[in-house]
Amino acid sequence: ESDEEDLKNMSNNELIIHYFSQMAKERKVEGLQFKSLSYLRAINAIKNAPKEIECREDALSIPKIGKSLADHCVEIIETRKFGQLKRQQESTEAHVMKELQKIHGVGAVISEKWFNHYGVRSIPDIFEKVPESEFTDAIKLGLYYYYDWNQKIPREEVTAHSEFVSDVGKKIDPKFIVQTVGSYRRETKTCGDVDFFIMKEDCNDETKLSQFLTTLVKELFKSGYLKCSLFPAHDQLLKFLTGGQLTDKKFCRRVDFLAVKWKYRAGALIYFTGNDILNRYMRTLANNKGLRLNNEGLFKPKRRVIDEANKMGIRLSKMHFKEDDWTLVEGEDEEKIFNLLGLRYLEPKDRNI
Ligand code: DCP
Ligand code: MG
Ligand code: MN
Repeated sequence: ESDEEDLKNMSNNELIIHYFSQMAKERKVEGLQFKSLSYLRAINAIKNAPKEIECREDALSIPKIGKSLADHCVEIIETRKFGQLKRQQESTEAHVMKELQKIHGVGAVISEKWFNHYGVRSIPDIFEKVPESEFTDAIKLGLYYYYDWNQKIPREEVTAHSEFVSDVGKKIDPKFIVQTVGSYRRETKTCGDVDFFIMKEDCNDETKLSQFLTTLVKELFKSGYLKCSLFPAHDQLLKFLTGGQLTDKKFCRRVDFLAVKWKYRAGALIYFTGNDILNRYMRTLANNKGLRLNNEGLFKPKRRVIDEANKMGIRLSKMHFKEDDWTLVEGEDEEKIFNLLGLRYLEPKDRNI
């Protein structure tokens, strides 16, 4: 890679070749081999040209350089820059980062590091360029299931998952409710994963909830439905991220479980139904009212938090959330939470904003 100092010292032809070869690489990354080829042909012709390109006519006199490549040559000679390459590089970066982030376990920070630090430009590149120590267990599974987990799940298949999992749950303890939430509850035609919500009437006992989820997960592994674990095991298992596959289906799907206390079911249900944009919006509304909405419910501050926030001169919403500093206002009724935030109740199907 040349730095700016090198670029300054290049002759016109060298600079054009430099930019054109970069452009060819960018195009190839995007799978536009034929476009990359026209740049490579032009580079070859310029290398064989008898003299420096000084103007448009000079460029056009070279074989393989047509009108648009000649325009690029003029731009490069006059400005020492190549705008289209810059735009292309930026869009390639956005494109590659997006592809990398389709791997479960890879977010903005990791994809940025892989792109800039290891020069990753494609999925196969990962295996050549990224040292194995960078792969967490979740990323390894994300790579293994890269194809499966990026397929949209037809709604009917999510229904089949729901029936299968809740049948297993009923055999363990029929008093536990296993409800399918996320995009499925919002009635979308396809889902990215399957989200299960677990609760039991009047049960606020974390140990009981965690025992049920542990047994459920164990049974689902035994039946061959569950394939892996994406979330480190805890003593109190209230959340489990995994992959599940029905025996008559082609793909392993991403499956999430969340077990919640009865008194927090509405807060949790709103959170886990989403969508994420609505969640962010509702949390902002709560903050603006001096309240707090999280995945348990709507809370109001106790006197001493208000005093402390005032003393520290920071907004209430920026205060670290300690449970006994806040009083639960509403956790059991979704409609009440909407209304307390000044919103009319939205049916799940209307929460796709
Ligand atoms: N959620 C959120 N913020 C996140 C992730 C999730 O608020 N960063 C909430 C809102 C989501 C819900 O959890 O609706 C379930 O998360 P999913 O990632 O499973 O998203 P969806 O079920 O909404 O969509 P998809 O069909 O892609 O799974
Ligand atoms: Mg989902
Ligand atoms: Mn999910």
